Amino acid sequence: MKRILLFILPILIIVTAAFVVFGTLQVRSEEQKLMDELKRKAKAVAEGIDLSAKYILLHNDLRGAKALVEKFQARERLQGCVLYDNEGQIFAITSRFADWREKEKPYIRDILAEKRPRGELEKFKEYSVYTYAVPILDDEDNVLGIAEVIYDTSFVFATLTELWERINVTLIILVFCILIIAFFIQRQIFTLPVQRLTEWFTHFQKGETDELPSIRGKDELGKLASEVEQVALNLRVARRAISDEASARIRKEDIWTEARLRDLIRAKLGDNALFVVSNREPYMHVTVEPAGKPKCIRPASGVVTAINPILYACGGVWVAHGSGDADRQFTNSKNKLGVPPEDNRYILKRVWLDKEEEAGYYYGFANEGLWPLCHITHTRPAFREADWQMYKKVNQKFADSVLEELPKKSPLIFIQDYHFTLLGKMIKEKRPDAAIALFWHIPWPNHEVFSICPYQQEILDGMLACDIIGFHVPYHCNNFLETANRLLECRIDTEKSSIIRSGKETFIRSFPISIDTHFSDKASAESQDYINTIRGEYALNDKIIALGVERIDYTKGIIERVLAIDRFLEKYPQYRNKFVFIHLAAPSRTHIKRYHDLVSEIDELVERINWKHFDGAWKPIIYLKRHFSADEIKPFYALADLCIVSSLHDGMNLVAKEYISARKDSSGALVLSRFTGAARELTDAVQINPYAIEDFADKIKFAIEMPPDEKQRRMRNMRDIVRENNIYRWAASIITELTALTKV
Ligand code: ADQ
Repeated sequence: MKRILLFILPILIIVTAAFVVFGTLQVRSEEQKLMDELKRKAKAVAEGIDLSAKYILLHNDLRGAKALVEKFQARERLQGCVLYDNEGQIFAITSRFADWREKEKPYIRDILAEKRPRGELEKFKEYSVYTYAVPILDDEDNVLGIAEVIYDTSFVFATLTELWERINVTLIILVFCILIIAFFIQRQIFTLPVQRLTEWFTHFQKGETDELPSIRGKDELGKLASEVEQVALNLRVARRAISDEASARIRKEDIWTEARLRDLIRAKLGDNALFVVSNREPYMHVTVEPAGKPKCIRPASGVVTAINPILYACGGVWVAHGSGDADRQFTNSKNKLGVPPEDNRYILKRVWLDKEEEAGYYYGFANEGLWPLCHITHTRPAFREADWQMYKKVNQKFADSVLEELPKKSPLIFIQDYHFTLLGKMIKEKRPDAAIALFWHIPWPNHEVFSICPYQQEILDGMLACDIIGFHVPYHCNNFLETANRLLECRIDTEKSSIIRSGKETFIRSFPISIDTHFSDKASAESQDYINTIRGEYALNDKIIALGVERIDYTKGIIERVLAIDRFLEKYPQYRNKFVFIHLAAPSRTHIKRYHDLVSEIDELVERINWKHFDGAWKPIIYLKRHFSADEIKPFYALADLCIVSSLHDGMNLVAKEYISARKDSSGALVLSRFTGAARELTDAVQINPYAIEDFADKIKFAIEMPPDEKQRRMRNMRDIVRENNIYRWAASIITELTALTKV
């Protein structure tokens, strides 16, 4: 529309200006014509009564005078006639025009003096009149009086107004015609070809190369389209070659690397992109106060830590909630941007949610309902109908956003977590050909626990529309199979570990998630400076340093850990002044009361324990409550003699793996809750029950005092496991299974 306006605005301005000039000239000439005619008429009438007036004035014949002036009573535009004596006093006046007496008439005196007729435009009451006055002279040329005729001129203005109206209506019709013609022309020569070109690009984008409509025309756009077709052809041929090379390389390599995963995806998916959906976005633009400048951060989230390296390596599209307050500034008209911002490797598509949607779907149903339901931490789940309705609405919103992007042939979609239990079904309804995997990053409870959820049927049905559902550990797979068996009408194939419901088979698999093993690559100079500052500030040089890193969440066992540290220092006072626990804690979900209360509870507890053991210079807990970038966290892992992960329940826990990966010299010890998924793999960690505070305190001592050789042995074993079962292997297993099962 803006373009059409730009195109026709100059034309409209010129046409309007021409009409105004032309109209003004025409109106002026018409006015002149009408006034001339009026004047002529007035003069003729005034001169016509000259003789009668002379006779009347000579004989002072009042009756004759009255008869003369009343003759004009019935005439339409002629308002009246007046006879003046030689003093300029009214002698007789048409009765309907009697008010004329009141009017000041300076010109009468002039006519008596000059003895010449005179025409004047005069204002009278609220209208204007034209008067023509002739002096009446006797035979000796003496003035006997004046005869005056008065015409109403309002018809002149009425005629002119009517003329202006006609000109305006003509102008409006003309403008309207110009608009229609311009719109039509611009649609034909611009919009339609561009629309065809856009459609062509959309098909090309989605990989629907076989069905591309031909738009080879002879005009400029046609030439552009044919150039694009050439580029597309080259790209297709190159992709095919890369895909074949990739398959050859995968067969040779051993450890899963970024490059090998890239090869696998190219070999398996060919032209197709991988689509990932999660609630949390991998890059978030937030405003940093007080400067008010936007900054890009990586949120503290295990899902982001795990999935980001995969898309970084292989490209694709990641659809997530745009939750940063400055996010909109950095997206294009299709809500997309290339990420990482400094080195675009894949596309992030942001979905916008309003406050109500976020409150109901994210804070409400997902985090006050499903999260506590799946974690056995004795926090009561809250299921509210309004939250559930919002959860469904937001799942549909994400489904629509994903569907917009999908290529025509066999798209591969990888859904993350408990925020999207219904998404798989919603996508399959429109695209049954899509291969969909859902990965459940948190634990799956036993069927009795799950059966308290009022929406169990819809949730299970939504999930079972997917082709594969992945959990971290076999225990959660078994819980899920048992849940489906007990709560749904379905058939369980234990040999294939699948669930068949209404003819649809869904495979249930365990894929223990991990991290990018390059995680530990050198930290930035800034981070090193930061750690030196911490060292100096807290006099850490001769201290045994323990570390905790997590979002502030009641499932992470933060309270239990602080209590265990307190008990450890009570029980083993030899470690006072020698032991420091650094806690990097990112506030999370603070709009939920349980999380809000937890933050204050931890603040108070840390303060109390620090106060209890404080000796004037040393305090046992350094509590750094904020979000840290991955670069900032790395030097803390390198610094820590032991890392304590005390989750009360955790799907996997990536902090444990990050710590191991960062210990390049195989030093250090990991104290790990046995209620984490990671505890199944990392059997060389010092395992604890975070609820058993006494034992927990002893295990901290045990980890500190473990002989260096033993520490090295355990750490080496764990490093081998993490290196081998890295995030690329995890992604490769899921993609291989998915492509094999669904024959993408
Ligand atoms: P999370 O509950 O988010 O993940 P986790 O696996 O430990 O937990 O991952 C946390 C990530 O956030 C780590 O990469 C860590 O470095 C980062 N992080 C922690 N504290 C931070 C801070 N203060 N500042 C910045 N970053 C911080 C969920 C499940 C887990 C599962 C993962 C992956 O709850 O069980 O392991 O998904 O599947």
